Amino acid sequence: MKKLNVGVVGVGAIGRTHIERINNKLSGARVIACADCNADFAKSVAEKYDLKLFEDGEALITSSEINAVIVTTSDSFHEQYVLAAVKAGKYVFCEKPLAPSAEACKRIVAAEIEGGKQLVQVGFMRRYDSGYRQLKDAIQTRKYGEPLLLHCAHRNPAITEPWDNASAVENSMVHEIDVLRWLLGEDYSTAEVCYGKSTRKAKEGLHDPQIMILTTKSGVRIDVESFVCNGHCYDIRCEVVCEDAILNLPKPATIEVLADTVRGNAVDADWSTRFTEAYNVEFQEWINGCNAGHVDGPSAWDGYACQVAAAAASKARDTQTIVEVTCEEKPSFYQK
Ligand code: ISE
Repeated sequence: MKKLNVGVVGVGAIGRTHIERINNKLSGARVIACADCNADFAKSVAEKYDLKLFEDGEALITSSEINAVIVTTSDSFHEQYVLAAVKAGKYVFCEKPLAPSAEACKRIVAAEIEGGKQLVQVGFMRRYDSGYRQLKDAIQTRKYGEPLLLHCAHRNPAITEPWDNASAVENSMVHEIDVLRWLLGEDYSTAEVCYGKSTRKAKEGLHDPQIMILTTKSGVRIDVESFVCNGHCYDIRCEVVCEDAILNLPKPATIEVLADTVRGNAVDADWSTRFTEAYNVEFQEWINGCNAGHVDGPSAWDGYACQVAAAAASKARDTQTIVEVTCEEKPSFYQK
């Protein structure tokens, strides 16, 4: 069986989880090397996981020992390493967002088209969650009629990153921006962001919660509650109101606990446990694809389209207006 030799650039947080996932749980690949701008830290990670340490991301990417690259640096470095991998003709998995701006994503799209082969996959893991997959299957059959409205929520317990109004859209709700256009199979036409009353727990620069309203090209209306620091739970909801039925994202199956005079089901503490299985499926499919000579997941084009919508939502929030989402025509290169 083929084994993909993977190098990870950026081992600060989720990068290490991916190393463990690939080397301990999945098959068909092995992470053999890493690089990080924090040299001492990179050394400790390389020692811990028995990896070859490269002095920088570019050296790792161009090494003949590496067949595929995972980019899990901070967002602002994604473009540089993804472009280097595309230039080297290597498969590259980049955590979301592909790049912080639509322009940067566009440069990646252009480089990939110029190289003539699809190499980039963006880490929108919700597409691999079995609940979202069931929803998509149910919608696609049209057994329940056309989808008309979507009511969604994306609630986080705590702030682990420096959150502000922009990151609430571009780093958190970007998951809904991706998964809902995938679920419905169409792009957005407008975006709007409304503020409600803000929690006392919101740090300066963050209005929390906020509601993003998207309209798709066919007229489906979507509302997404984003609550990035509610202080008590991680909760992801997606209710699809169709002509003949209401479809709901299944809640993760967890044990029922009876304690302290309450009967209830355990909930996930954060996204890392809520989507563990989705990450496993995402990486196993990526590995299988790379070994078979293709990537099928969220593409650089999807990464670009999401940042266009995110930028429109951010503008809508700052100007408190409804903003058109104007995405360019999808190149034939990305038509499946
Ligand atoms: C985080 O970066 C993620 O990707 C999570 O899935 C999301 O729920 C969270 O809001 C982000 O901060």
